[in-house]
Amino acid sequence: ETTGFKASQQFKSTNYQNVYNDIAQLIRDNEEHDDYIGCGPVLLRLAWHASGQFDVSQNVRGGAYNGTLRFDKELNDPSNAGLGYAYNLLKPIYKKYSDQLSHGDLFTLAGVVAVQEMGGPKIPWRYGRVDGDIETMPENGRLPDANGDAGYVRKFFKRLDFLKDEETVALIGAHCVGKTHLKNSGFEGPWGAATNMFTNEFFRNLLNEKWNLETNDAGNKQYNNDKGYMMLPSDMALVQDGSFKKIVQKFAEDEQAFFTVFSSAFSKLIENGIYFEKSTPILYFKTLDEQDL
Ligand code: DDH
Repeated sequence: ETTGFKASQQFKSTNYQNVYNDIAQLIRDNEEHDDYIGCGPVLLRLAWHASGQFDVSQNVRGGAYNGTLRFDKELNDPSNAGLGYAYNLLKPIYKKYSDQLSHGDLFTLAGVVAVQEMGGPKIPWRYGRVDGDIETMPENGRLPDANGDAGYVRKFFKRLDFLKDEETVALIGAHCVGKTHLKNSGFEGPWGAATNMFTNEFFRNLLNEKWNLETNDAGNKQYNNDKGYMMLPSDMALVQDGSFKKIVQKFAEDEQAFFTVFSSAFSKLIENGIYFEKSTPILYFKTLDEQDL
């Protein structure tokens, strides 16, 4: 595969484990964010939205390569409401490493850090994204609509070059962490109990909770249960489609299977549209705990 943007070797001497550790420390230092959910979930969402505008049919635009989420116009896309907070958190880290780090690498690495520090799988990561100017920013409005049904979700992930339902279901399993906020998205509530631990709870809740379709205070329809958890219509789509549902059942029973598919799919997501030379190392990072930090 030699299409897309060529990864740069410019910052190959950067010690990315040090950058990882600084982001991980940021998560530790901001544990009170969002009523003690912490900032892991919002950093993961930042990495996803920095990558999730990709369109495989226009391989040159919309992935994480150009780091365009740093521009106000992209941060002000209604789909990105709430991510200014996450970008501001990362700014001091960018400053510290600015002559050794691109924004695209920082944003995607922050997602890897968030998943790993919240107890999720190891995610392989490569450097080489290069800041693009404002011309490289995709138009607003390319992120997914939470009111979509199974057909919509499948088609959306096809645009991101995910052709296997298993990858789509695993990626949406990131909704195990964090919550929706009425002021950001017009939806409200967490998907489960362990909002800052990366687990397969999302899939277990989809199958095992009793969900009621209700209209929330913003006038949007969402599924609620009696424990205060919620599901978006696009989440519920994963049990309304036979093929998706089988995969939800597998991931609900086998967390390791979820972790394995999530790791490879997330790694692909953050590398969409980028061409890496064979010599670019694939990096795996240690968590702070693993380093006794
Ligand atoms: Fe998501 N997501 N997401 N999501 N997402 C929201 C929050 C979070 C959709 C809609 C919403 C992924 C896929 C989809 C995370 C990660 C990922 C919110 C609430 C909405 C709405 C935002 C707010 O109010 O603050 C839709 C639609 C889809 C879809 O694909 C159909 C994927 C693939 C990921 C990923 O990381 C791989 C995370 C984490 C959050 C929680 C953020 C927080 O502040 O907490």
